[in-house]
Amino acid sequence: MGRNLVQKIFEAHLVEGELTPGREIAVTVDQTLTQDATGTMASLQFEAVGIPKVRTKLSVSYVDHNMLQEDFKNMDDHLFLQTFAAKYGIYFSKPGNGICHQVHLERFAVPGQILLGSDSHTPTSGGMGMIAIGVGGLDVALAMAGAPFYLKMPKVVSVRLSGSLQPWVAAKDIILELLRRLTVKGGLGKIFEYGGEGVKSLTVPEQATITNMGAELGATTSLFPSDERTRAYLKAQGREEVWKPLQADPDAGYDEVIEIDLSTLEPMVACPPSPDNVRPIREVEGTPIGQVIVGSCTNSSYRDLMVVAKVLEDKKVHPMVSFHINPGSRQVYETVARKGALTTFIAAGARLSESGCLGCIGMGQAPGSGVNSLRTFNRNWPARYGGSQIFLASPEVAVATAITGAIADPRKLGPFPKIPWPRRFALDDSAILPPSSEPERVEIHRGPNIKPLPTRGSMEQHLEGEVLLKVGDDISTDHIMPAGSKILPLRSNIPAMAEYVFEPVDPTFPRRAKEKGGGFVVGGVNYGQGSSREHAALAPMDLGLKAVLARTFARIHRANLINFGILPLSFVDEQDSDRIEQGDRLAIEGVLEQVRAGTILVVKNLTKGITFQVRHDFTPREIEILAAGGRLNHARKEAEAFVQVD
Ligand code: MIC
Ligand code: SF4
Repeated sequence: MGRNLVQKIFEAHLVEGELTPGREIAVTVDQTLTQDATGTMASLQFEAVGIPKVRTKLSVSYVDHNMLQEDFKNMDDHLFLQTFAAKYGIYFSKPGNGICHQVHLERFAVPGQILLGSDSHTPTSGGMGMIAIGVGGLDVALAMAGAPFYLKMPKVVSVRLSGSLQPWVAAKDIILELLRRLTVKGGLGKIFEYGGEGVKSLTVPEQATITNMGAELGATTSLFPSDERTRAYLKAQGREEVWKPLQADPDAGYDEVIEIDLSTLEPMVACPPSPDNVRPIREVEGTPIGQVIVGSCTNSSYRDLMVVAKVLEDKKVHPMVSFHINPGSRQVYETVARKGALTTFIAAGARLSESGCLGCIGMGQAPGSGVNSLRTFNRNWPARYGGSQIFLASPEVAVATAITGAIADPRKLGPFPKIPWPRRFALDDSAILPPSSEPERVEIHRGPNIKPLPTRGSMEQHLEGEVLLKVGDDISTDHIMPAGSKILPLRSNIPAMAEYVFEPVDPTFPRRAKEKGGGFVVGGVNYGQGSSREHAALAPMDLGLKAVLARTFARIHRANLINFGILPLSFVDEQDSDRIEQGDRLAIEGVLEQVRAGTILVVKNLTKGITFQVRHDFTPREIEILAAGGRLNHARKEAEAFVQVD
């Protein structure tokens, strides 16, 4: 049997293991990316390994998440990242140059390579035939140091696209259709490999919209083949030389197959409170909307903004709508400017921002009380946006809504406009700074907001403490460690951040955790879905969290918990979860012996006088990481193995 694309790329990078779903493999990493919100910690972690230069083919440090210069902290952090990058062989993309995923796709992604990024939407570069995986900052730091990346080989799902999209139906609707079918848990442990005739009707940035939002399925990553369309995009980027054709063998095998006939799709909207609450537009048409935003790494490409501009050419934004446009990158900004789109946006009454994440991570652009907001983003759970009602849709639906003041079907706008595709995008990398040629002379700028890395000792033998919090299903990292303009500036100061752990759920959590000397959290299904932010493990670690008992865990958060020495454990009998109450005292004796002896551990509920069982699925390597008290402690040993003398 032939090989699928995932197998081909993994085989070319395999250093350990075999490509059987569920088995641990290790692969070499060609490229890494970090962004400012996760990058400061990743930098400190890389520094702790103690080598003079990154060992990847390419590492890029982006500033895109927090750009509000409210006080000294923000610029200090950026200068830290800039000087750090210069010193350690990393390219630095300046604030304002764009969202990491958009810029990476434009300037750095290479078909067939492996990219690891400390951001859950790293799979955006899968739109160009890369295996691009979102992980915690520590995993990226170690990859920068030359360590291979370990993962359980996911199942490979073939998504076969046939037909082509109707006018006004967008790439966003393809991924919303998958979310509708599969839910936010549907991609767990899977890679989505797209193929079929329908692929030919999509451009690379449209493919990137789809692979970007595969993160919301919980997938490890998603990717498209690399063909003549990829080559044309790379040519327009002035990078044709990195192109190579890549596709699955005709007789390749897959673990699952999903078919989508593109011609049957219609515009769709993901309604609150979750990206999988997807409805066809006819069911929500007319819902009043007071704010519309076109932006985020999902939908802020040249094509997306030009669709908006073409529609707005002879129209005005509705008087009751605040309509924001956040271009994905400086390149997008400049290219649409050359086509006259900025004049159109201004004349129509749109509000233009610099390129970056902005409202997507709660850095401004918050809707008013009781105001519905429709965005082209990828996430809409209420904890992320202070409880507001957020709807997610394509730029086509967004612009139709912005001029109507209510959710509107773009198909009623008339014939679909012709989008002029540039022969060349605006190519100017002056906001991407190469590493210094004299690294020894670069001094790292360390403002007072950069606090030392929190550390911990090795795993205790006896874990005992209270259930500090019991939560339901689908708790996201935005519930555990929120972002936004109050908290994001503290990303390099863990003790300060820890004061906000679980703030949207129970603001007393940090105080109680400290009073009780740490303890346990009990969760439901898909615990820790969403972002890659390791702060959702690191800050709870700082508060003494010992273990999370849940029904199931999201991939990146599970890895982050292990990386910081917190045990992710699942209930053997799900009903046992119902018998635990917040405040119960739990104990796990001889925890490491139990973990090493098998997959089942016995937990005592000292308050209720009962015992119950939990299960773990740790690999032998993960057990050693947990025993050491986390990946950094473990990496010091590991480092000795992979760090050779330069
Ligand atoms: C997000 O969209 O949630 C973020 C902010 O980009 C995060 C990263 C972070 O929290 O720094 C992500 O998706 O990984
Ligand atoms: Fe930025 Fe939003 Fe994309 Fe996260 S999802 S990288 S916050 S634009």
